[in-house]
Amino acid sequence: MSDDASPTPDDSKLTRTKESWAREGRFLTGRVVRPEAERLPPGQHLVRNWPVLDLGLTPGVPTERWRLDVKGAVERPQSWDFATFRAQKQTSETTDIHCVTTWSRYDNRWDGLSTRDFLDIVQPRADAAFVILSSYDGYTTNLALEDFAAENAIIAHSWEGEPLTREHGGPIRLVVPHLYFWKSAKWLREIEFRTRDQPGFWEVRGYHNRGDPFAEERYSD
Ligand SMILES: Nc1nc2c(c(=O)[nH]1)N[C@H]1C(S)=C(S)[C@@H](COP(=O)(O)O)O[C@H]1N2
Ligand SMILES: [Mo]
Repeated sequence: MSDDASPTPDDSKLTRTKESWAREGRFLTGRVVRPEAERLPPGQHLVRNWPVLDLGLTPGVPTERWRLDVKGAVERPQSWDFATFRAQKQTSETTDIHCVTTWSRYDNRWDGLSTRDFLDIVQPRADAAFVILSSYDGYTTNLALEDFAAENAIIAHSWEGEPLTREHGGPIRLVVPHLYFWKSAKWLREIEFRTRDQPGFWEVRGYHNRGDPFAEERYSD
């Protein structure tokens, strides 16, 4: 038997699996496999309805007027109208919502452009490390680039097969399922890539800069 026939440690199934975890950032960000009993983060309770939370302004942005500007530390800045956004590659994701006000809602189906496909288009520069989202109601929120790039994060136009309603952030909102829902900007207007972080609306008002619900990162101290 030749030496080639015996598998080396480097191509064992476990090694390959762990390599794919590293590529996906599993156990760090994005989709994390948890037993059903651990699906609900600490301090959360399940709801079946879908509560509305925002600053009380509910901007009405007709699709004909909607724009998404992408600027900052990217090779290919964009200014998309709605038709251009809708013409991008489509992805479906079914994810859980965890709001810092303690409600969680399971199995929400979103359709839109995955943040990974979006990143392939705009090509962040090597020094880009943060993403700042700005919305039509003046809201802002910040994300580390690797959180924005989570496997199941999506720039969504639909929920459960229907266009997002105005109250839930239509025409377009972000959904970053592995963080508290305040990171998921409704009525998305602009995505800015930055080399330095810039805390957003809630992050400068006592809320945690990252907001991992499983680590109960609710408040900044
Ligand atoms: N533009 C904008 N996005 C926002 C907010 C907001 O006030 N303005 N509120 C955040 C908060 S605190 C939460 S919990 C979720 C609520 O989304 P929902 O109303 O669709 O449940 O939106 C987030 N995104
Ligand atoms: Mo929230």
